[in-house]
Amino acid sequence: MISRELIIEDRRLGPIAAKVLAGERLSYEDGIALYRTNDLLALGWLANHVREQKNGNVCYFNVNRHLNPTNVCVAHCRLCAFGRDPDAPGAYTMAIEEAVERAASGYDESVTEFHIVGGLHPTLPFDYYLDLLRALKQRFPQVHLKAFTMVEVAYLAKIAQLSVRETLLKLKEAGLDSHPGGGAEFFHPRVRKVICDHKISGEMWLRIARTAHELGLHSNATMLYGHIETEEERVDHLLKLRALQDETRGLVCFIPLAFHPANTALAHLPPTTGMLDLKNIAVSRLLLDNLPHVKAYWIMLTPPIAQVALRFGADDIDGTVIEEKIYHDAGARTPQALRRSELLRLIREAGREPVERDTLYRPVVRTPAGEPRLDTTLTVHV
Ligand code: V47
Repeated sequence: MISRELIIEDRRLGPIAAKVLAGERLSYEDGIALYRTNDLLALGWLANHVREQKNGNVCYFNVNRHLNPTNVCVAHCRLCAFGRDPDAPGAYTMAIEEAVERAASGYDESVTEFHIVGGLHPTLPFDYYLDLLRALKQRFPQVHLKAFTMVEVAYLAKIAQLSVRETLLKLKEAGLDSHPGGGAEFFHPRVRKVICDHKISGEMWLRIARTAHELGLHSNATMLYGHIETEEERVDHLLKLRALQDETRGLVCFIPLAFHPANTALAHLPPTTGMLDLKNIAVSRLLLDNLPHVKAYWIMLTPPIAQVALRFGADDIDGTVIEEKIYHDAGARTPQALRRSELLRLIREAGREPVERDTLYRPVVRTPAGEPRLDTTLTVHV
């Protein structure tokens, strides 16, 4: 028993709770104990305590649109149901104009962010990606372009025959504003070898993120859990991100991603459970003490679990999304989009105060015509 509100059934959590309440950094061993406990309510209480200290009662969301310019991919990751060979049924690559038209479609509230990721295409030139950014920036100058994972950046550097730094500088010049957190998957080589053996190593992902941060580009980070990984390997992943953040302060948000096995080469694995989903939200909130935000991505958690996650450490529920493909190719049964009003309802019913944000967590208000404006009266939590 630590305080009036916190009831601990698993005695091993006592010393960890004392550290959390004293604001002390948790160790590798603490992380393992947190993953091993079944005392979900004590774990959730502690994560919620940290979440409320960092972000009060606020739950952030944004009005965004996903854009996947191509699903053609040379990587053939076992974890993925999205990538296709160039001549496979369902393979597509958008011409630039088509991508811009797609970006403009499917919503009636102005978006503040395009989330852009795609396959590692065997023949598209580097200029395609630069032209895409330029065309989007020209047509939607006020929309933030959160584009290309560290895996894509490595691949673009290879096809451009440039260093990672030079590649990032060219992308930035063409309109890139920040990076999504994908491609991190699992840093541990044993796991990476099984789920995505042709991707860059975990070390390389971290090195590219470090370079991006040094150039002033913020990024998110993810961990794809719920397949073959051990608790030790999960803690290893989280502590590597914590060490990166100690160095650069360039990570904005962490998103634990639940593995969806359908239609992948790992389809024999069972999907994750609510217990594991909530544990990952809570443990990441507790271990990543230097990251401002933890996101409950409603697309992969489902809206009901995402709502509960707002009491287990998460302070963000992601956005309207509009057109999600990666999880839906892997059998997700959630909708492909939610309206702004539906996000507001989910958040309010969880007892949280919804705050629309831009990609860098600056609060956004809507004019009577629905246009987004930065709200300078609220505190910024980056
Ligand atoms: O990197 C691919 C994952 C990621 C599957 O930064 C799969 O705000 C589960 O990174 N089952 C892309 N996951 C999505 C992503 C993301 C999503 C939302 C917000 C942000 C952000 C980033 O999706 C990939 C990979 O880890 N993924 N296939 C699958 N079968």
